[in-house]
Amino acid sequence: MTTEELIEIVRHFCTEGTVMSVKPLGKGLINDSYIVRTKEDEKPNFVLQRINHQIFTDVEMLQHNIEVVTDHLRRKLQAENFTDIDRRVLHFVSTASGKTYHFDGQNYWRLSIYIANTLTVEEVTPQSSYDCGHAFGHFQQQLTDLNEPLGETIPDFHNMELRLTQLRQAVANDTVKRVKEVGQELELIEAHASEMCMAEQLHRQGLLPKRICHCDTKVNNMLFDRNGNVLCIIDLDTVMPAYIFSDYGDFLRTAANSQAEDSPDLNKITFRWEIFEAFTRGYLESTSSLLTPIEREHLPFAVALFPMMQAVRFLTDYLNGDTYYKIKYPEHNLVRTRNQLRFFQQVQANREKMAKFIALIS
Ligand code: GN1
Ligand code: MG
Repeated sequence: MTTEELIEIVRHFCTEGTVMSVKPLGKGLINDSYIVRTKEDEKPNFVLQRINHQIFTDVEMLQHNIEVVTDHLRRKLQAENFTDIDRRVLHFVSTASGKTYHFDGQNYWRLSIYIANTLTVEEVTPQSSYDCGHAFGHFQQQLTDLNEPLGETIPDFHNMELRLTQLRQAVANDTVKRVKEVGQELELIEAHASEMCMAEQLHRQGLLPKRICHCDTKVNNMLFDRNGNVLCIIDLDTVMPAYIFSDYGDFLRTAANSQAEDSPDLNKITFRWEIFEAFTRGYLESTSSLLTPIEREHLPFAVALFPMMQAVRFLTDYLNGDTYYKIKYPEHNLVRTRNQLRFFQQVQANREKMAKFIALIS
């Protein structure tokens, strides 16, 4: 889309200031994001996003969830007497018709206020890992007394049984004739398939609740201030009822991997133990009154589950001909799959040690 067209979209929202430029922003694999800069220094800049409605099919529900969550968090921050609330929770701008999204006949768009003087990072240090653990745990904690039920913006998003069914379906269809390349990967996945469905089994037995989770707890979904302090959690599309394993496990999937999730250098992939320790300490501190013994006991399982689930999702997309994740080259999803599987093996080698570490934290 041209800059002019993008500026035209921004005009549908009730903003102040004169738009000066619109440029691509961030590295998300799903939505397209742009930074909208205004001419006047005293007016805010904005983040414009095209919502991927192939994936988030119910945009009304999606935006409703986000409004409910951000309002709730804002009220909590007010109650705690924070003075910089607009820097700590996202603010979505309404259109003239009072909605927080605009449909242009083809695409859905939304606009939020850009929080100035913040940065995102791709890699964590033990200190920032601790802070992220604390912040994501706090986020879950803050949402426990949400009165309004939230919808599942992607039904069964982190349901491992379903993800495996989708993979097996992709194998059976073999639409783009790639199954022959991935025998080893499929073998490894199937060898762990049954154990990896433990969360669904516990849930069916009534032993594992669903709570409101973020469900995309990556380091780059956190805004830091210039001093490296965690300020605000972003990317709220997948905030929905899920097992707490989602938030704990998915963060460590990226942060504790010494390599990026699409690095082809498998031999360089190691488990960053110090990141695990720091994150776990932060997370357990802010969720101590929330977690049940079963949830706590299964945290090491969650660390293994997420790279495995992500491998299953990347591989499914590879076998389906790359229809879900953005790719930069034809084997991108295969490289991502192999990376996640290698990382999974590193996690497995550390699981007992993790359990001992968690048991020692009171
Ligand atoms: C997607 O777009 P992004 O990077 O925030 C995906 C996550 C995956 C991630 C893998 C809605 O998130 O679940 O973990 O890619 N989000 C959706 O990098 O599928
Ligand atoms: Mg993201």
